Amino acid sequence: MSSDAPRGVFITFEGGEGAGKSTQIARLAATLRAQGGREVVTTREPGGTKRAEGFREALLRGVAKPFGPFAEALMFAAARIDHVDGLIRPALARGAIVLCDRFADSTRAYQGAAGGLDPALIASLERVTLEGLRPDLTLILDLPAEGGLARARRRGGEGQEEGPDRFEAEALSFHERLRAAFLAIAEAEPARCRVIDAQPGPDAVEAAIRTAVAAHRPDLLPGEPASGDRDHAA
Ligand code: Z5A
Repeated sequence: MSSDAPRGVFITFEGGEGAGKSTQIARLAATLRAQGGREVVTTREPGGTKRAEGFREALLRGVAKPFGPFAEALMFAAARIDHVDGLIRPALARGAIVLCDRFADSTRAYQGAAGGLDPALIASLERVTLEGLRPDLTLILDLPAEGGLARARRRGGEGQEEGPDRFEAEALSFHERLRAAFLAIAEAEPARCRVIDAQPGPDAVEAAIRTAVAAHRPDLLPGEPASGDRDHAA
């Protein structure tokens, strides 16, 4: 694994189920591509490379669940190592903007705060997995757990015959712990994280995200007003 300092821009999207991450990554990618100049790469976790997508399929089927949150965290970490080495670091070394749907904060929230795994263990795993790589900006899409689950269910109804995946099937209290965990991450790392209110419609959420990106990196969205944040650092 290379430890070269990346030259690109690494932006991660986090939040609970159905928060609108995929929707907003597609919109931000289109906006950034329309600016020209920089390559824009969109990716996701678990997944992003062929081997990591194999892990994704198993993880979302719940293969690791019977072994407990530590084994599950190890599987997410194995997928992440392949993703970081095979896709993220090379893209950043080329100077690309990388937009990633979930990253290490999801392990902190899902396997840590909601799953009960010791945060010190997760921090150690993060250290060896990421070797210093960290997002330049993390957008945390926040909405009440019930609202996000309802959105995920509606999306599922559009052709997901298998029903909820391993995480969607967790109790509401699990999803409420997740929400609190993401907000706590934002509070602990205000320089990296911005909380975006994900309750309004997609256009309003998109506008808040553009403002947050422009505030963080004005060079990426030169036409965008970066003042008067509609979102807020926690
Ligand atoms: N996981 C973990 O446990 N540990 C880890 O380290 C990592 C992940 C990396 C990945 O599943 C699972 O892995 C995840 C955490 C766990 N848990 N689950 N399940 P995934 O990628 O399949 O699921 P997800 O990340 O939660 O994504 P999602 O459910 O697809 O949600 P989303 O991408 O945030 O939302 P969306 O697809 O853009 O929108 C959902 C629906 O809402 C859709 O019909 C949209 O049209 C609609 N939508 C979007 N925005 C809006 C607004 N603003 N208003 C109204 N409706 C909207």
